[in-house]
Amino acid sequence: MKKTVKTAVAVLAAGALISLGACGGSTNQNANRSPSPTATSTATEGAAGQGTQNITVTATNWKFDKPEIRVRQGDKIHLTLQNQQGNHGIEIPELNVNIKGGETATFTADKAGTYEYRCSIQCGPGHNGMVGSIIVE
Ligand SMILES: [Cu+2]
Repeated sequence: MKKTVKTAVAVLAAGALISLGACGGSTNQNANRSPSPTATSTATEGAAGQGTQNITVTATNWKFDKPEIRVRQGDKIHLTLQNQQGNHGIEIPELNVNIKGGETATFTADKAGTYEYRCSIQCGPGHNGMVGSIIVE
């Protein structure tokens, strides 16, 4: 049996070489492809039921206390900004979010990806460093 397989491989290889030598026309590569095991979907667990997440970001001069926020795709997010020090805002243009201190934005994280959020109020020398990301997964 093993011998047969080896021979078959050799023949295939020779065939590949020949067809390469010819004009690289139609090779039958699909024959090689076994059905790939489908990835187990841990990412979609609980995706059926839409959840709600309340997230509060606290801002000081000049940083947000949550540089990275992870949420689940499909969840409804209530994002609140609390200014503990200074006057800051949060904007996420891609998600249509723009809030000031004490305000809450509500949006649905329906698209996976990483969204940058940043301070929307010119608050001083550290303003440009006030960024974070919301990761929808
Ligand atoms: Cu700012």
